[in-house]
Amino acid sequence: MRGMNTLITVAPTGAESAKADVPALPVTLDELIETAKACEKAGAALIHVHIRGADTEPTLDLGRLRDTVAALRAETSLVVQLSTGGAVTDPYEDRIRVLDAEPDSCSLTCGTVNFGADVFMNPWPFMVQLYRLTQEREVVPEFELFDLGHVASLNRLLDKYGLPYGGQIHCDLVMGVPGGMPGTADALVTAVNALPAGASWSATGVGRTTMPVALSALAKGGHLRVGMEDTLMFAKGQPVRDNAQLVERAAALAAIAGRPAMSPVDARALLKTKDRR
Ligand code: KMH
Ligand code: ZN
Repeated sequence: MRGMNTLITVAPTGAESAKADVPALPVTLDELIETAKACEKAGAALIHVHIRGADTEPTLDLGRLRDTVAALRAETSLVVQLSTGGAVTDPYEDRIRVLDAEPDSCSLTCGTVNFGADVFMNPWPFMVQLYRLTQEREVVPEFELFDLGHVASLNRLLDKYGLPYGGQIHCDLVMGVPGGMPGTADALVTAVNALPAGASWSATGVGRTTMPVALSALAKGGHLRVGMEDTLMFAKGQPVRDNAQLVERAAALAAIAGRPAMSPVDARALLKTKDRR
């Protein structure tokens, strides 16, 4: 991947923070679209989407997901990736049904992981069911890897069920989750060295690990994921202003590394997404 421009993914909302605690969190469709436009302008090429209901709580409501995909396609050029992780309380069937909203891409987490005081459940049969459905529906999965064991499970999944739709294996290392791999340069290098041959990958460091992970990812030739799903503090004592602020910083770091932000067109070519626009 060395030499390639940097794919910047923005994860603007997540399922863990409350609007009441974080007023800058985009939770309505209007707020999400405004954020998406600002982030695209700042250098993002892919958006990882969790949505909220009218009560601002996380939801996997299919109608809302469909409306969100349509609005993002109408208002931006971003690659639209829906989360199938949802919230830790979401049932498997709701998480599978996300693909009915026909996104370009979806997340697919490669194993169960302790998630703070909770457990994020991704047992093998669920992974397989979701993976086969991505192949059938021609949706590009992004393999979410919270731990080194998830990398082993990804290799097993590919061995048993073949390549993803389009043929490109794209991964995201989610680092620094309490219960997952630490957000350190050493852990990043170990995980990257265990990835399948030819895989592209981004990395995100949760909370205080944001900067060490971003700098390590660039040094190792990877892509970046940033956003308020993962980080609410821009620096010590300085809350994030908005998602675009995080994307601007990522784009500046990528430029310094000599691999500036990739356009959505280049991201589609890299990930081999199906053109649904
Ligand atoms: N909200 C976490 C439980 C994903 O989007 O696929 C899961 C998560 C991963 O955020
Ligand atoms: Zn997510």
